[in-house]
Amino acid sequence: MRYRGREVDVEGRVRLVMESALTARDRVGVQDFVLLENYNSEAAFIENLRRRFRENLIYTYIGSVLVSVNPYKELEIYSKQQMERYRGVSFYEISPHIYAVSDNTYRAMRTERKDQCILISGESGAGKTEASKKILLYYAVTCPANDHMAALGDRLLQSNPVLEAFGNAKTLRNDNSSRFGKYMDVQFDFRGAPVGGHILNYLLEKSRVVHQNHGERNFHIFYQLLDGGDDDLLNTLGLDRNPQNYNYLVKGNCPRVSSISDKNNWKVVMKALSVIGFTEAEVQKLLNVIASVLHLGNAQFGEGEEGETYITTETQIANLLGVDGSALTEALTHKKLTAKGEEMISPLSFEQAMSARDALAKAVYGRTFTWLVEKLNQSLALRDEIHHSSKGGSVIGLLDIYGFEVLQHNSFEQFCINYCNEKLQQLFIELTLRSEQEEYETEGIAWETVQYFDNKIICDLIEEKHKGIISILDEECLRPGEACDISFLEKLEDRLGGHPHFVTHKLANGKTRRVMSREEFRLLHYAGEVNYNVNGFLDKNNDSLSRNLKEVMCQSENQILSYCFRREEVIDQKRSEMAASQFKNSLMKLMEILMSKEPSYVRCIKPNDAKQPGKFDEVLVRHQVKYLGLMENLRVRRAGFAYRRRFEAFLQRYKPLCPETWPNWHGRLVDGVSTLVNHLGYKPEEYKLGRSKIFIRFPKTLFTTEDMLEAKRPDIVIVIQSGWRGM
Ligand code: AOV
Ligand code: MG
Repeated sequence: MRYRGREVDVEGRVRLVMESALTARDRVGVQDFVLLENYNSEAAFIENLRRRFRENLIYTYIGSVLVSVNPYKELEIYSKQQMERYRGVSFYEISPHIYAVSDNTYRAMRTERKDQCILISGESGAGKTEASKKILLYYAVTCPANDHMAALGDRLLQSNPVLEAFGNAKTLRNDNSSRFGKYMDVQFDFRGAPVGGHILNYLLEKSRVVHQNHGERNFHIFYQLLDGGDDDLLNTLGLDRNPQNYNYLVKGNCPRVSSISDKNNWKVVMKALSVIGFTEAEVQKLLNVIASVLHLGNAQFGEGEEGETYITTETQIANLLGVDGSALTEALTHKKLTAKGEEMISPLSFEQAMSARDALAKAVYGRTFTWLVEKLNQSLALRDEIHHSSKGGSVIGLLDIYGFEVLQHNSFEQFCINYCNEKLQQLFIELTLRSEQEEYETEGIAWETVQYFDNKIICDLIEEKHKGIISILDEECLRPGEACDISFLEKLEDRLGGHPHFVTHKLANGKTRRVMSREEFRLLHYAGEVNYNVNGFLDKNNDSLSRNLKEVMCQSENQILSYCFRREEVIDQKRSEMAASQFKNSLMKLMEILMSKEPSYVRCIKPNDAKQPGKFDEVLVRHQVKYLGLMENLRVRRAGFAYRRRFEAFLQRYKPLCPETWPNWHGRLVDGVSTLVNHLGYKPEEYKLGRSKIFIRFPKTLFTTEDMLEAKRPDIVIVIQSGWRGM
């Protein structure tokens, strides 16, 4: 480190400028955005992200919120040694990391005895799932083990490859895109050892089972089975290795993905299933189901002379599904109606039969996925024998959902996915604002409000009772025969036309907007505009399987399927909740769960659309910074005070700078801090002392103090600009 000269800062103070501090800050930016001098400037914000990204420093804080930029390459920052570095170390004393968030959350749970949750958000491909896996790994490796549940950590970790095999797929946005939402609770006992886990899954994108857009794939498991399964297995399942031979796998024309080894992943998944405790027989039944879906897609339908539809079902399908062959054929080609108490059977048209078949494939796959999650939950469940020791323990919840997505063609699935992201953004807004306000309140410090764009208006547009899009969709689904996708769109226009976030081709003056098709409505989401094509909305919301097929399926000899298709469902003729409403209600419950916990945030940013390392697409990044509300987040953080730290931590760090506090302060902490800052020359407007923390208004104040510390104790790690160290 070289002395470079003197600098007069804005407060007129002269200070020494040390080269290493300066160059480091210039090169790697600041590790916490609140330390940005020009915190109102979006350009400065982006520049800071870019500098850090260039140096492979993908993590930066906004106060306690972690911003993460997907590096699209393996970084050497996730080793066990790195985990050790972060254990028990406070946020501000070490470079930002997902492990720091994990550790802080864990310690907050332990010390405050309060349930925590970590909410990970960002658009498709931004790195949410990777982040959630790193957090889980951190806990599995660093937490003490419970004697009774020593292997729990393993089972927790192994649940991921299984869920990903069945619930993730290659999309245009992400080679390993989550096609379901996941909320996982990790339960800890009073000693802080993980003792149980529970997964809640949200709306799997089932339509992918029967159709994929160009360049996309079906769920990974199909390709894994074909590539990795041994010859004997494939023989018994009647499958050959080429994915292109299966109708349900060829639509995207993308059998292989360079970044994915289906063969290796197959091994990983099979191993995981056994670690989790699946028996061989269960695995066999699971694979029968997977194979049956592939065979279903290949079933040949023909049209007879009388217009009736027949199916050349190989007995294989019925065998794999464990059902009677002729009953299945009958159910795939006929419908049963009850008129005036009498049952009538009428043949399905070719189209109808095809869609009955697709509905069956989707139902079989979707329900099997739910079964899988239940099995995982059984394996992760808190064991009775340790129930007593877990009393007084707490929970950390991890939320990893499907990210916001805009495709060329957006349908019901994107509508649900993007709605889910709106809800999460809403929670972020409520909680960051609220918690910030609360902190000033509990510490007894006056503060001023910062304006946010509140996306509640969009959530309401979608979910409001009787008025929202989902209600209108349900209404239309309850008018079978009369309603159709277009009548749904017309109703939306009628009721929602003029809403500031809703647009269709119709203009208020009766003219039409030429850029939009007559089958679309546009929502102005917090994260951008999306055009949704209403085609298929009613069907997908209805999500119905004919009674015929249900009857056949509930007699299956495959225990997975007989578990998934219950007889009661056939007997009970009551309409079950429709897909979007069900999703809405499950999200409401999720919000309640999350609100009851102390949240931490990870905001993931996608640096480019090409999935490439080293590429920082400024336009793309700026857009995300905007809609994630990061600038407002920063402003709120800065509106009051840029920086805060508990008295003991502050004193501990800076006490060498004052003879009265060095080496030890024996009085009250608040007096020690007061003595220290007086000695340092802090002006009254620069800081405030709360009940347990010191709040510092300008980052510069802290920079100066840090520089002094470094000048005095060159051996001490520079805190503020230490991002580059050891990473
Ligand atoms: P997502 O979960 O946010 O998208 P992922 O976590 O699946 O995104 O990340 C996408 C890909 O980016 C991964 O498969 C990795 O190749 C890469 N990646 C992400 N984070 C890291 C990291 N920290 N280090 C190295 N590579 C990373 V979606 O589920 O589509 O919304 O629905
Ligand atoms: Mg994901």
